This record gives sequence, C-alpha cells and structure tokens, in this order.
Amino acid sequence: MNSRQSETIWRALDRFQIELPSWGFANTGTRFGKFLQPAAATTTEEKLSDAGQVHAFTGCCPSVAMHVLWDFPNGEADAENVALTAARYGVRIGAINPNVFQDQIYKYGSFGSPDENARKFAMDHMLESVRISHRTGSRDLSLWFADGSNYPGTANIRQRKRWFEEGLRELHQHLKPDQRMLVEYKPFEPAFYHTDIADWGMALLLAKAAGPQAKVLVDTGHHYQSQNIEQIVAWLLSENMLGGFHFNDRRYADDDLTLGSIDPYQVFRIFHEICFFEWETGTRADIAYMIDQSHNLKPRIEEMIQTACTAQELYARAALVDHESLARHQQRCELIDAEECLKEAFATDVRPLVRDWRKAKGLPEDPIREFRSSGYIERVTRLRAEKNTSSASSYA
Ligand SMILES: [Mn+2]
Repeated sequence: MNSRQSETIWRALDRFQIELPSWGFANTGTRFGKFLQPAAATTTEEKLSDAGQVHAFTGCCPSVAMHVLWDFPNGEADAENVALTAARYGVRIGAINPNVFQDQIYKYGSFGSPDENARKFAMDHMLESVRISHRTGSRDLSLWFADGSNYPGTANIRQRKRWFEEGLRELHQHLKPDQRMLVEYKPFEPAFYHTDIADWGMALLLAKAAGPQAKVLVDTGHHYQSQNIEQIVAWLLSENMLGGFHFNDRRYADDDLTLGSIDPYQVFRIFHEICFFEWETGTRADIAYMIDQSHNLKPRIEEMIQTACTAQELYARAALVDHESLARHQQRCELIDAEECLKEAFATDVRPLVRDWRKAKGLPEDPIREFRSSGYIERVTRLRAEKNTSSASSYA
C-alpha cells in the first residue's frame, strides 16, 4: 500500500461514525420468542452504559438512537435526564424513533388509519417525539410506520396515501430549521398484503410532499431478494434525498443480522456509491449511518463492537477505490478494468492500517479482545442477571 492510499484510509476512518441503537442492548428476539442474556440491558441507563462501552472501545460510535416508547417511559419529562445520562456514559442522544405501532389503537394503522382518533393519537405521539428531540438536542426524527393491510380490497390505498401526506406535512412544520425527518420504507411485515410506505419511491414522494427537511432512510434489510440497493442509494444521492441508513444484513427477509455477515460486498458497493458521489461532486453527503440490528443469540455489546469495526473496514475499503481510473474506464467502456477498480479496493486488507489508526487515537487495537478482558460484562452480569430471568413483555 502506498502512502497516498494510507492517507485515504486514515481520512476515511477520521470521518466515519455510526450510530448505535438503544434497542440493540436489550433482550430482543424473534416473533417466536427471546433467549434472555444475563448481561442484557434492562433500563435506558443500562443501554446507554453499554453503548458508552462500544464507543469507548471503537471510537466511532458517539451517539445512540433512542426509541421513545421504550426509552422515555414518562415521555417528554424524561428527556433532559436521558440526555444527561448519555453524557455521563460518554455518548450523546442521536435519532429519536417514535413508536406508532405498538399501542392497541394502531390495529388498523397510525397515520394511515381510517380511524381519525388513531391518526390523532399517532400525531400527538409524533409531536411529543419532536419535543423530546428538542430537549435532547437530537437532529433527526426517524420514522418507521408499520401501516398496511393484510388482504386485497380491505384498505383504500390512495386515501391512506393522502392521510400520510397530510400527517407528514403537519409534522414537518414542527421541526427546527436544522432538524430533519427521515422516512423509512419496508416492503412487507407486519402487513403482508400492502404496506403504506413499501419502497424508496414511495418514501421519496412522501418526503418531498412533507417538506425540504424530510429525507429518505434506507434500511438495508427492507428490500426484496437481490434488489440493487446501491442503485437506490445512487439515485437518492443524485436527488439530494438520502438522509440515512439503518444497517443490518439479511439472507432471506428482514433478518436483522450483523452488517456484512452475509454479503460484505453489498455494503462495500453502497459505501462506494457514496464515496464516488463525494469525489465526483466535491461535496460531503449528509448521511446518518445507524445500526438497526437485533441479535437474539450473540452477546450484544461484542456484536455491536463487531458491527462498528466491520462498518469501518468496509467504508475504508470503499474509500480506497481509485476514482479517477474508475471514471476513465467507465467513460471508455473498459468493462473489465472498471470492475477491477472495485474488486481491487474490496480485496485490500485494511485491517493493519485500522489497527495503526486505533493506536494513534489511543484506542485498543483489538476492541473485542480488550472489551472482553475489561471485566465489564462480569460486573453488569452480577447487577442484571436477576432482572433478566423474567421475560420482558415489550420488544426491547
Ligand atoms: Mn430500520
């Protein structure tokens, strides 16, 4: 590796940060059940403490996405306290995730429900989430809707779209000028016939209808088999509508597996489209990288460290693509040479340089090993084991 390449990797590592999900530290599972871990976080404070560990050992996870229903049991009243707690553990509050799918009132939807009371209930929760974001200093409001229907003919799809447009437009008016709302899409589940925001095109149209501070959020697990996610990313970039990612990997459906565990080349290709865009335009894309994973078997903190390190490596490899050569080969339709530009960067082992970078930043060269020997897990297991013996009722 020449010095120009090392510099490229170094700069990439300096700028790459990825947000942790608070719900990734609690006992989560599948719809068939949960296997409880004695060290899993049982309170908001414990989640933030665990997130603080991930950041302390990796140096690239300074913020934590929060889930309003699970992390702010008293709603707005908890906001300042949660923000202070985060600071005490060396992290800050990131994206605020409202929950408009768990309450019984949402049986037939939230913003898309035919029941006016359900739509109003959802809006009230959204507005409280915005107020929470103001008090925690969070920039992004991250929106995912479980709305949809299970059987043909049971829902007025166009009417529901109008309700979504109205709801999102109203919500947008409550954002501060520097805030954003991110609209996430998902093709199916929990609804199995239609979901109201099923793909990136629908999310894009709704974000545009909502207002200029609304962008699209791409959850990598929310696509059909073999869908070209990096093309979606390239299109959203060119429209200045890519707001952020929920990263995870999948094999069959929305499996929420560890990023890059099944198809690291997919993650690399997504990062490549972003780095290529930035090289070509000379601008930094304003993208919130977030993890949205649920590990029912792996130890949670270690898995988050593993995810952050994987993301760093894949991002660094994508930054390594020789953009000048690639652009030239593309222009001349030199197919093999162009493709090899990507493969060359993807095949580069950046791990020695990542270790050097960590050393220079005062971070452990091997974060997982260092975390294991820190004694943290043994300590929190003693404190939490008993609380973790009874099955919690909510998802996280
Ligand atoms: Mn997601």
